Amino acid sequence: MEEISKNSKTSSSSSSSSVLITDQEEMNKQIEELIATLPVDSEGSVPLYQFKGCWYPSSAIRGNIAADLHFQAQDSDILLASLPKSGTTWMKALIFSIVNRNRHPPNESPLLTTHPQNLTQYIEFRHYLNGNIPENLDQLPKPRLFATHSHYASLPYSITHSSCRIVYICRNPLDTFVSLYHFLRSSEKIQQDMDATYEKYCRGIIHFGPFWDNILGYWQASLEKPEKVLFMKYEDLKEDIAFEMKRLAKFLGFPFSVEEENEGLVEEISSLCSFENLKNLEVSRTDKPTRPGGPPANSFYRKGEVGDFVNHLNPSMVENLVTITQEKFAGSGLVFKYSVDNLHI
Ligand code: PAP
Repeated sequence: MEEISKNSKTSSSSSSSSVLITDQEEMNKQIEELIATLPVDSEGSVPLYQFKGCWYPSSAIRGNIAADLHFQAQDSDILLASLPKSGTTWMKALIFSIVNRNRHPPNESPLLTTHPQNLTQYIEFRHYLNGNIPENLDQLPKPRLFATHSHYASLPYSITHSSCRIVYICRNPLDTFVSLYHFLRSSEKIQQDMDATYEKYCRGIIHFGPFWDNILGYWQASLEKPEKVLFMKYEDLKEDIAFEMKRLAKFLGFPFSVEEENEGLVEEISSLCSFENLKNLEVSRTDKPTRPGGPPANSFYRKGEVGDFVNHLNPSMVENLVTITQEKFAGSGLVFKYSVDNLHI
């Protein structure tokens, strides 16, 4: 890969296969030049920028562009991708515990004292926050664990073109919306009411939306490259956590041995990462932010249920969103589960 330093010239304003920016000043310049060209939605309390088809909140756009211009994936990396409020915290806990189980058995897990959001950090919100080039990525323990809310089509080139693995966690759009609304209200203190937020969600102009493009990008990639992208559903984890954990561990290259299964390790890890356990840990109960300027630690745990949307959306909101979902996902083969009784729509 070619590296671009301070005085080099490049016409690239987004990632390519052969250009890396390693100078912070040059990075800042490229970011600001690019941002000035992006479509912006300023209707909500937080401006959203559209980059490569994905709507980024202002807190993530610089980080995303910087990663796009700098991040170098390693083949052993694991990337957890998701729409916000799809079960990312849960998956962060599970993946960390599975791949580190020899280093950290469940009863001595760092999860007992560290928030899952701090054990696997977002590329755009953390490692490249505000467009800063991180210095310590090579020192992260292997396999390096990363998370992102970006679309598949807007991932840094080296992620899609290396052998690193991607796990996508998907949740039905109705529960995801309700969870997102509560999260935005509690963490970013948005002024918009549910109707206004719902309307934007349905139009796709919402954090890391449109939701259909976010989900479909990874869904298609998982069909085309099943060895690279594992597509998981929140509702499936709720239904059969042991089965899903074994599928996940195998995909990640850390399958559970017969001995481990017989010793009850799968159950031990699933209990450690359960909603009830994580939510009640001291590290989760605080309203201190998980990162400077970030959301409070306790805002990542609310109800943790399937089908909670019925308590918040009126029937016409439900019908409308289900119709949009059916239209957008028609022919994809992807179905969503909206209740624990397996109602598929
Ligand atoms: P993020 O995108 O900001 O990282 P994310 O973890 O994806 O958030 O979503 C939070 C949702 O997952 C919350 O859903 P709710 O609002 O419907 O309750 C949260 O309660 C739920 N959640 C967090 N941890 C767990 C867990 N261990 N098991 C099940 N659900 C969980």
